[in-house]
Order: sequence, then C-alpha cells, then structure tokens
Amino acid sequence: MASPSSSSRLFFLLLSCLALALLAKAEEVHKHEFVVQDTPVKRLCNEHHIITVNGQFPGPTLEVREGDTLEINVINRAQYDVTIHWHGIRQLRTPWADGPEFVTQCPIKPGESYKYRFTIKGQEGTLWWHAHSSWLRATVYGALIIRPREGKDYPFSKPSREVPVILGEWWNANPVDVIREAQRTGGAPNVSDAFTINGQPGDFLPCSQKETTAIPVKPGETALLRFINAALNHELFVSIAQHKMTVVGVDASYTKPFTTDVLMIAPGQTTDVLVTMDQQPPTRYYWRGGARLRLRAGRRLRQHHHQRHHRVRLRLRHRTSGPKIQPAVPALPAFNDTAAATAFAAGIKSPDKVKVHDHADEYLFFTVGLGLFNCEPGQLCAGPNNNTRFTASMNNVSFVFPKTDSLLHAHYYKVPGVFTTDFPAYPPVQFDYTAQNISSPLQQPVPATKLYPLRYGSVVRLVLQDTSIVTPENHPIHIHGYDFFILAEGFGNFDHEKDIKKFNLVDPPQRNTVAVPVNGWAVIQFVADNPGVWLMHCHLDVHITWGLAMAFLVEDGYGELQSLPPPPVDLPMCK
Ligand SMILES: [Cu+2]
Repeated sequence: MASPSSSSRLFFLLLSCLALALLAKAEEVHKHEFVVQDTPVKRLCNEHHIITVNGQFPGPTLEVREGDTLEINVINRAQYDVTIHWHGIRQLRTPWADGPEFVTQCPIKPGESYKYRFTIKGQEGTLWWHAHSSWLRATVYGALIIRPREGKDYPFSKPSREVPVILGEWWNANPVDVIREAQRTGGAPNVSDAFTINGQPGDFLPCSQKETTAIPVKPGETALLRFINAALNHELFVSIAQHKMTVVGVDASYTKPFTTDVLMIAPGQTTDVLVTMDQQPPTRYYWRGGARLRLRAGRRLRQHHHQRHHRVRLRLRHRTSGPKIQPAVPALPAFNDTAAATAFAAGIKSPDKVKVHDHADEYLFFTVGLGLFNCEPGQLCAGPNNNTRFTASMNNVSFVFPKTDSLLHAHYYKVPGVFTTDFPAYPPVQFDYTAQNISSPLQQPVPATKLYPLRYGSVVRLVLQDTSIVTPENHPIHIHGYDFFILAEGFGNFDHEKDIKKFNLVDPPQRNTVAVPVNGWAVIQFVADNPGVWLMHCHLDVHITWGLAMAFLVEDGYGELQSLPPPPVDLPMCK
C-alpha cells in the first residue's frame, strides 16, 4: 500500500503533468477564406475600384504562432487571374502552396478557388502575403504575424502594444492598366501618386486628413512596430520624430538589438522595432517614410512627377488632453543617401553565433541589372532614344515566365519544353560591371526560361553583382522558399581575393530579401534543403516584369522527407 507521502507525491506528479499538458498546447490549424474581389474605395478625393481580399485594404492580418498551420481558401471573384504568395514562409515540403504564378501553380481563374495549406516552422516575427500576378499586389496584401509558441517568450521584454505598419504605394489609375500600358509601349510605367501607411496617404495630401493612420500610445510605454515594405517600386527610409528605434527582427528572424534614428526597408523586407515613448511633454509625432531611390530610368520619361508624393506621414498620437498640437516632423536622409542605407544594413546581425559553412558546394556569380532591347519592326519602342524597349536580366538572361504550365508542375511530371536547366553559373561575358559607359552589345540580354539545378543539401554561395547598364540601382533580391545569410556587401565590382576578408561567418543577418547596393554587390549563402522550383527575383515589380528573375530547381534527396510531395488535387492548371 502506498504511504501518505508517496500518494501526495503521485498527486503532485499528476498536477505537474497537467500543467505541462496545458503549457504545451498543440499547434493550431487556422482556417481562413480569402475572397479576391472588386471593391470601391475613396482615396485622394476620388472613388476608385481596386482589387482587395474580403473587401479590406490592406487585407486581413494573419496572426499565428510558430508551429501552427494555415489553411487559406482563396476564392477569385475578381475579373483578373490571381495567385497569393506567402512572402518569406519557407514552405518546407509544401512548394505547391508558395504561390508565384507560372512557377509553383497556374493562376486561379475568375470564378475558381485554390486552398493554400502550409505549416510555419522555425520562423518568428513579421512576414506578409501578397498577390503574385501582374501588378495586383499594389492593393492585394496584408501582414502575417508569427508569435513564439505558447509558453515561449520574445527574446526582448514584452512590449505593451504591437502594431503592424504596412508601407504601400497608391496609383490613381488601375495598376494592372499601368503595367499593361508599359509592356505595350516598351517604356517605363507611370509612377505612383502617393505612398501609403496601412492603406492611407499622409494628411498633407488632398482629402486625406481624417483617414491618416494614427496610433494612440501612452507616455513611457514601449511598442513593437512591425514595418512591412509592400511598395511596388521603392525602397523607403522610415523615421519617427524625436524617437529612436531599436531593431529586434527582420524578415521573421531575430537580430541583435540595434538602435537607430532611421530604417531602410526595401520592397519585400520587414523590420520589427521597439520604440519607447519617452519624450516630454507627451504630444504628437509624425512618422515619415521617404523614397530611398527613385527609378531614375523611369523618372526621366515622366513629366508630372511631384517630389512631395514621395513622403508619407502617420501620426503617433500620445494620449493627451489640451489643445491640438501640430505634430513634430522627423528629418529623413535624402533619397540618394547611400551612407545612411549602408550604415543601416551594416547594423543588422544575427543575435548569436550562427552555423555558417565556411566552404560551399556551389559558387555562383549572378549579375543583376537593367538592359534595352532594340526596336523590332511593328513594335512600339518608348524606351530611351525612342528606339528601344526596357528589359532587365540576371547573367544576361531576361526571364520569361511560361504560359502553358507552371515550372514546378512541369518538373514534377517531367513535361518537356517548358524550361531548360542551363542557367549560367557565371555571366557569359565578364566586363567592368559598374563602369560608367557600358557598350551596347552588353545591354541586350537573351529572353529565356532557364533554371539552375541544385543537388539536395548543397551549400550555395552566391555573389549578386549590380551592373550599371542603363543605370545602376539598388535591387532588392528575394528568394522564395529560403532564408539566407548575408555574408558581406560592398561597392564596385566584387573582388574575390580582397572581399573574402569582409565575410561575416560569425553572426551574419538572416533574411529572405537582400537590398543589393547601388553599383555594388552582396554575397549570400544558403543550404538547398527544400526540394522544388524556387523563384529568385528583384522585388521591384517594374524589374520582375522586365525579366529580372530566375529560378532554382532543387532536386529531391533521399526518401519521402527529402522529396517533393504530389500536387494538391485542386492545384490550378493552365489548361
Ligand atoms: Cu531591381
């Protein structure tokens, strides 16, 4: 028979088991319905029809914990083909849910639907979702917030408030018409009419005063602001009047806390910051975002361009009684302040020592840049000199998306004629990539659908080298299905001998989008441990439209867990 003491021990043991079971709550499955639809909204004094999800602009915020599963049924009730991409989600063994059209699926046709199903593993912080068809992502986007699993904390003290802040770009015209017109003429697309914060232009723009996004805060409190750059074609500087920001995460990876006056966020990137409302007396403060770099090639062709539109302001409102006070306005670096952008990038590091391979299995060197096609008979040619059409390329290949099948489907079923696997590991011609005047033969890339094959598990080290062809630019390069480490960044041409000394193999930042410096380079590294076809592209939509993209084909490894699963039964086909 059990003694009293042993039975009380047993009772205690049962209690602690119960407590543990409560703590270790099972991962949840979140089911959502996303109805893509035409929605009337009023912006800048006029009513417009835009495409939204569930009539919301920005779209619904998804909030999950690490380990949870999302099941999102996307129903297309709009007049355009559409797909949704879950930007930054690794999609481990769920490549069919990634979303870029003609890469992992064919578009969802009007009247049809597709269920995206994926589990979030090993990622915490802020990501987002957006349309990956034509320029629909101008209005079809939203935040995706991943908190630590139950019982686990942030690696910083709990903020009293958490706010997603989505930076966007607004066109008074239909964005799909804007890009169609540019593709027809070969010229640059019209620039947007305003920047937005959480879908609203700033209060210095016409008819926007009442709706300007304002966030009430208490004096002394620390808020977690989750910035997302959803703008189509602009890197943005962000600052808050009289407040410093401490960066604690980027692209759903934590960082060493880094205190700064200004953030540089490229399209596709996210930045989590802590802000303490420590200014006396409590009042109102503007936040301000400004274009980091303008699309110079495009701007030259456009006459009606107002500098003032390249700012957005949002009120950060301390709760206070008393008279209305004009908010303080923060200073921002000039749009071409490369030093500010470089200093910000250099401040981002992983929190601790990370596991980085010091050697790679694949050493790749890809040029990224613009180009021009010569005018052919019967074409409209509104590019420079009125006899060219704008284009862009990686390693001189201007990516052509297939039309009859998706790349992943064609790979899985071995459908011939959809793509080739001869994307070059190096530029076909080596030249002074960042020279002032580059001869015209180098400006003409070859249009093709080329993939680069990777063995499962291989370590990939990739140099991304900007070119000054047409004009040098900061290209935010995004890889689907992977996070990578940024080993180093620099200016001019990458020089292996000299620049290898700059590699950070200790605590490099982990991201899914790297802003390759203007007239410079970035070296990234990842392990190809996720089989599938993964698009890598510039996240300036004007550049992906011109062909600044390629895809990796990551082969299967051994056994089921290292191999592609079959496609879901409702995967949209091109027919
Ligand atoms: Cu680009």
